[in-house]
Amino acid sequence: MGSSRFSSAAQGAVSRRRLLAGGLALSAAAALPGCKSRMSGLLTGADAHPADYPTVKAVEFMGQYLAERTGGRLGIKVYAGGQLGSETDTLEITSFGGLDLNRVNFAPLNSVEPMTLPFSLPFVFESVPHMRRVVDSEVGEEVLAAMEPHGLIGLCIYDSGARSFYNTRRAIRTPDDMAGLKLRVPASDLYVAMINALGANAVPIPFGEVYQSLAQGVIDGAENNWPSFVSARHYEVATYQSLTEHLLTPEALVMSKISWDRLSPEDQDLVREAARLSVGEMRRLWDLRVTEAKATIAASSVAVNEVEKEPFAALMRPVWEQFITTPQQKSVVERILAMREG
Ligand code: GTR
Repeated sequence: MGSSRFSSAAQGAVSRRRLLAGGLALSAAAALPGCKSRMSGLLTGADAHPADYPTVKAVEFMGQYLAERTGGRLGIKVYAGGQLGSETDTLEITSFGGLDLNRVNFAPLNSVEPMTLPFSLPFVFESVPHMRRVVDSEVGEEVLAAMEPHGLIGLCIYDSGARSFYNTRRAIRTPDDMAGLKLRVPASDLYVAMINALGANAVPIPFGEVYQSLAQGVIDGAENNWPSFVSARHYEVATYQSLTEHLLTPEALVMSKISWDRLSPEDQDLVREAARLSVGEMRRLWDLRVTEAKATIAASSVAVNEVEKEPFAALMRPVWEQFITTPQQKSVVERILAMREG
């Protein structure tokens, strides 16, 4: 099951082995032949973020909705804080049916499904409203649907704001300032190519290890949105934040196709409806969180600088060409660009 694009099974933590054995997913025993609509239980989900983060809250909102609509027959339990492993690991586990739901950034999906690459292109989205317009359109639906052959049902797309660079060394104002910096990236070849094209050195590290790597000087910096910069406490160590806003890559909520197939068609509709409704709740919480995070940074010792984006964007052309190769990907990129205002 799952795709050959996934590496061999995630190793390590006992909890992850339990997951691979199907220990946390909606029980197969509940799905007796002919009894699909009576399926009951808690859908399990994983998230790299802490329990109070907007993505976790949005999936819990979805769970409450499911519980209300089914009289408690269905619900969701989110394992937050990355306790079940990196996003790459939990995605693999989800595709095998060891977890029902997984909220991830598009970055770890890049190596799973090439149709996720257009959303991860640097400077492809001009603003948050532009990104929302795109993901709310048929383009969002197409990209979500492309995950199914990999054992993943794309349920909805959440915000992730704009990612900017931060580091322990110096303010970044032009691409020249990036020369030689060791910058952490998520597990995505596109991110590696982006950093290298800017003249820095990309170091792929799971999100949960970034704080320690910064503190120990293993890396000089990283890049992320305002809420993650604050909640992961990276700002305590990396005190130069440069507003490149190079990525507005969104996030995805996916469901294991194995778990999905155990639901009755009515429950599948309900899960889709709950996911759709959770997007509005997520955006509300997200916007509040961005404001809060900016206030935290303003009151901290972080030096924030604005950046002229054009010189950075100009260096991204080869990256676009390297990763956008199929007619389907090109069509998505064209439609994204056509939805710009400017
Ligand atoms: C966050 C995102 C996470 C994860 C993390 C990272 O903004 O919400 O899903 O991708 O960035 O940089 O790994």
